[in-house]
Amino acid sequence: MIELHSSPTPNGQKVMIMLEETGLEWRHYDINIRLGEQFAPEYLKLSPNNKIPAIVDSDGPGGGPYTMMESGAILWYLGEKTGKFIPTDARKRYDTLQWLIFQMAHVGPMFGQANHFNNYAKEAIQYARDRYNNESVRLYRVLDNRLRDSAWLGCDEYTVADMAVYPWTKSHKDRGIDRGGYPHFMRWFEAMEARPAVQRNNKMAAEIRERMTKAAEGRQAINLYDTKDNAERLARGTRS
Ligand SMILES: N[C@@H](CCC(=O)N[C@@H](CS)C(=O)NCC(=O)O)C(=O)O
Repeated sequence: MIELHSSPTPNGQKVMIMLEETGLEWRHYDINIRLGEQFAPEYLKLSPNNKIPAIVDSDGPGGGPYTMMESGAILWYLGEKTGKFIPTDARKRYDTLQWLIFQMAHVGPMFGQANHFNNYAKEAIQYARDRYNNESVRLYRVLDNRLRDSAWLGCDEYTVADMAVYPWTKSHKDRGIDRGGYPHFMRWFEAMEARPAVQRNNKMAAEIRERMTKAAEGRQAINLYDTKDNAERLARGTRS
């Protein structure tokens, strides 16, 4: 049984897709990051960097529970555990690892910064907006180029790299990414959305979001973007 302690953001959804694709038995434990639940001492034991997602596998390596943070590592772990969605051929496996790390190092952080400076920063800083918006569009070009040469992102098989990138690209239309300029990306995106596991993820993500919004009614939200406050919350949550 896999416990997924998370929220249905792109980083949470990539693990949900993998769990659905592999058919592992799993359960979602809601962690509302807007309420600061990632700073609770019990959660920090699972995820020392106070981020979602984290998992607990009741049947970890060598037997007994095993806890993990970092969505890319979790995808790789679940792939190795089940023998699914990580190619056995060495070249394809390393290609897949490259594109998984590309998502973790570029797509996630850059799209995240663009979202922050476009929608949440205290001041409208044009330099920062341009920097991260231009970088995000450049990354769509990298994806389109890769998908011109390869059926799937990692290799010619559907892998964890595809699952990692897909949730981050759901809002591509807002960036003007379409079939005209990015035909290979769009072909891939449509293939992703045709997968039953991805469709189940999208439905579940909406349901979990609604459940979490209801549970948060009348409760005080934290300022997720106040980094000083975050550091203090982490210190309080980990005080021995
Ligand atoms: N590299 C991490 C990033 C995780 C991450 O940034 N999670 C965000 C939500 S998508 C979070 O938990 N934010 C809460 C916080 O910063 O306090 C991963 O891929 O697991």
